[in-house]
This record gives sequence, structure tokens and C-alpha cells, in this order.
Amino acid sequence: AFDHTDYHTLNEIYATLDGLKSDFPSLVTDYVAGTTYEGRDIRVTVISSDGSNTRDVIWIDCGIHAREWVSTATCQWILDQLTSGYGSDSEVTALLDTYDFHIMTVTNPDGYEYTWNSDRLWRKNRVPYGGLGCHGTDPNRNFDSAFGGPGTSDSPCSDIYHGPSAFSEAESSAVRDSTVALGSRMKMFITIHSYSQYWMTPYGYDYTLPANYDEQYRVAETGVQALTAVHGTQFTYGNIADVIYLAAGGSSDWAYDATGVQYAFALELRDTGFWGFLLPPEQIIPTGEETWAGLKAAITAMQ
Ligand code: 0X9
Ligand code: ZN
Repeated sequence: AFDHTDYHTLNEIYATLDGLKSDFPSLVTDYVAGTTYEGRDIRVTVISSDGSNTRDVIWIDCGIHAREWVSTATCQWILDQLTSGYGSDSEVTALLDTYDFHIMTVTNPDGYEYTWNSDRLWRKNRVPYGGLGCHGTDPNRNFDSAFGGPGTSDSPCSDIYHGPSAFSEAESSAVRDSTVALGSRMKMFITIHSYSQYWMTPYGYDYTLPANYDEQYRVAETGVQALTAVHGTQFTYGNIADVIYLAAGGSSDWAYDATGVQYAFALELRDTGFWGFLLPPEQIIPTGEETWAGLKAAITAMQ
């Protein structure tokens, strides 16, 4: 289990992921979804109570942006709730008797490591591009969803650099390959960011709404109501372009358009800017509690 009273280094997180496998061998497996520019594994932890690889799947990725530490911490919280709750918590037991969870806890491990060792506010990955001495593509501008469109930059020095081509990066490719491999088993795609307290549906690449927007909105609203009920934290919900800004090449737009998944949510966790990316570790547990309550309600509300 993780220590949720503090943030953890990449090595600590990967060691604890290994620990979950040995502590819950009948529930936890994992796979390597890709290898980063600096040679690190991008891991997916699979929580499954039957191990058949046939059940419907909930996909959750955290930490595609390196500095969003409470995102990564919330995937750690969810992993602990699922593993410790199966067979003792009725809600978790029911969920895991229906769904497998595929959880990518540190989607951008090179960037995450860099936030611990060099620059706490680093966002992108660490691939050098352009001969300008700049590093990093924004993996959440690198998906093949209106690639290079609004809210992206073609400058390798920009924090929203989209990269040389769609899926040029290991991180976006790892999300693509893992989710495409799930095929029609994937029923919900959730990508977790911080901060701003938003629960967002497609689209971010333009102002159009997905064909099933009303249904995704209903499920988002159900999730937000359950989230707010825990600690009173307010979330705004709706389509990305209206709630936050236009941003092309994002993972949840791609997931909705390309995989056929009918629920594709991008969450921005605490806070609304007082601490921003530097959310104090005392808020990891309440953030985990409310986010997990919201996700459980949303999953249960799916049609
Ligand atoms: O800009 C982003 O990538 C996200 N906000 S953040 O402050 N965490 O960087 C919003 C992502 C919205 N999703 C898509 N554009 N698909
Ligand atoms: Zn982000």
C-alpha cells in the first residue's frame, strides 16, 4: 500500500506497485505499455477479480503532465481502494465483480522524475527537439485528434508543443496502444490532471459537442454531485472547449473519436489556484476520497 500522507518519487511509486502485485496476487497484474526517451517503463496496473481479460474495462491515466502531482497521487489512492476494498467494501467488490481497471499511474515518468530532481513545475516529457536547447513535447497535444489545431504550438520551447507528428511520443503512444488493445471492452476513459476542479467531456479541439453529449453530461453531473458530497469541493462540468479552453491533440478527444468509448472524461483535480500544482500533501487524502467517490458514482451511472 502507498503512504498517502506525502508525495512519492518515481522509484518509490514503482516499488509500491510491485508490492501490490505480491500483496494481492489474485487481483493485481501489470504490463509495460511503452518505454520513454530516457528509457523508463510506462506501467499499467491491472486490477481484475477474475483474471480472464474478458470483462469490461475502466481506463484511468494519471500524471501525463509531470507537475500535476496530486493526479499521480490520486491514481495511487484508487489502486489502494480497489485492492484493499475487494471482499470487504461492498461498493468496491461490486465494481470489481463487473469491471477490470487498467491504471497508468505515471504516464510521463521522465517528466515526473525531472520535477523531483530539477524543475518542480516541468510539464512535458523530456525529448530534445529543434536544436534550440529546448526539451519536451506536451503528450496531451500529441494525440491524433485535430493534431496541431487550436491551443497547441509548433515551437519545441513551448509548454504546449504538439511534437513533430501525432503519436511521435512514447507517452501518447502508450495510452493509444493500451486502450486500442482493449477494443470494445473499454467502457470509460478517464484522464486525470490538476488543477482547476473541472470534470470535462469532449471536445477540446473545437466547440462541437459529441453525439452523446447529453448522456456524458448526465454521468459527469452524477460524478460531480457525489464528489462534492464528500468534502464540499465544487467542480465545474461540461465540454472541454467551454469549460477550460480549446486544446487539440488531447487524449480524451482521441479516445472518444478513435476507440468508440462512449464516456471519455478529463478531470482537473484540486485546487482552484491558491496552491495550484503545489497542492500540500495534507490534501492528497481528501482529494483521493472525493475523486474516488465521484468516479464510483459515474461508473455506476453509466448506461
Ligand atoms: O491543457 C491541458 O492539457 C489540460 N489542462 S492542464 O492544466 N492540466 O494542462 C486540459 C486537457 C483537456 N483535454 C483535451 N484538450 N482533450
Ligand atoms: Zn494537465
